[in-house]
Amino acid sequence: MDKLYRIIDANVNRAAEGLRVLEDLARFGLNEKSMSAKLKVLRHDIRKGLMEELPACLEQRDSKNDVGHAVSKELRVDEKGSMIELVTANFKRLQEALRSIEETLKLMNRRELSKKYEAYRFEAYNLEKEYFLLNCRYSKMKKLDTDLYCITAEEFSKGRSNLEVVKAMLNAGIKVIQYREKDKKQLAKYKECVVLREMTRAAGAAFIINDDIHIAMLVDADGVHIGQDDLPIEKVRELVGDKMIIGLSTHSPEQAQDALKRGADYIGVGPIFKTNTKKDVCDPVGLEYLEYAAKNVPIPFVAIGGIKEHNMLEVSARGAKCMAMVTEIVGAEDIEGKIASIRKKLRNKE
Ligand code: TZP
Ligand code: MG
Repeated sequence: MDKLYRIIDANVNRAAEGLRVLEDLARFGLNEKSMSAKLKVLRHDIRKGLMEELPACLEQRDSKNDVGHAVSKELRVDEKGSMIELVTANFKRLQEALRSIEETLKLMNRRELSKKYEAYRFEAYNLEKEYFLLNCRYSKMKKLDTDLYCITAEEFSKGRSNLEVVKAMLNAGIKVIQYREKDKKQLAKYKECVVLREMTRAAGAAFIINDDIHIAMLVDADGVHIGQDDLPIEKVRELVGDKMIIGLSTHSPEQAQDALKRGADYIGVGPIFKTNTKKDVCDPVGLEYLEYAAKNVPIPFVAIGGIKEHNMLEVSARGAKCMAMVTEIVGAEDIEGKIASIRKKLRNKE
């Protein structure tokens, strides 16, 4: 029996410590109030459930002679390279500790209590999934946190290739690139995207592909961008999974609300002004819809359509934090200079 208390003691500590790490990451890393509260409650419950046993547990504690400590000091298997690895490791730690408590309680003939710890273990599985989704959302939001969203359009690029144009955009420090080519053949698009994926990854920029979901999946793009007449967003999500960004073009408050409900990671808001760049484009939605988006859309949105250096301050004044200018940038003689000039004006608001 004494040895069993020692197992319980070690595993209550293990579970609570794992939970504390997760709670801190949720609280300080992700800013997630509700998740950190749930983890905190579980940590308290796990200790509380064994409160009566804790004095006996403490009596049996003998950390100095724990053979496991020496093993742990020598091994390097527990080194973590990323936040997600750290999160996964601590959920595993928690679940394993709960299973160990559960089995030990069975040996102690504490069936009822063992069931309670089994339920905590299942709660831990659910929380792990929830945490994973929050983490995905957080890293997607971080990728979209930028001022200029650049889009390719080779026919307007003054004879330069998409690769040359994107190179200049990345040199200028652009953090989101969308590949948009309506008239090229699949093979040509795929080949370009393979190279652009490498270039964007090396520059630490997000790479989003317009329309071609299968190419986005094949080249491991960060996201896809679809329109109102493309496949339903839920079906696209089924294909691409939770980690991939899905952007959706919207043209009205109703479409924005619909996009929110259906799980878009960001929306395009436009066309703000008249544009000749997009062939099947609707009439300009004007600045009113943009103002609506600024006040009512809690996910990132990108203002687009007819935006130029000369009218962009009007767009930012109406609440757009991020804008896409297609021809204004790809058609500039000096793309890097153009981006620098736009950014300077956006920063100084003049
Ligand atoms: N979607 C709405 S408007 C537009 C797209 C792709 C084209 C915007 O191009 P430009 O040259 O910035 O007007
Ligand atoms: Mg489309």
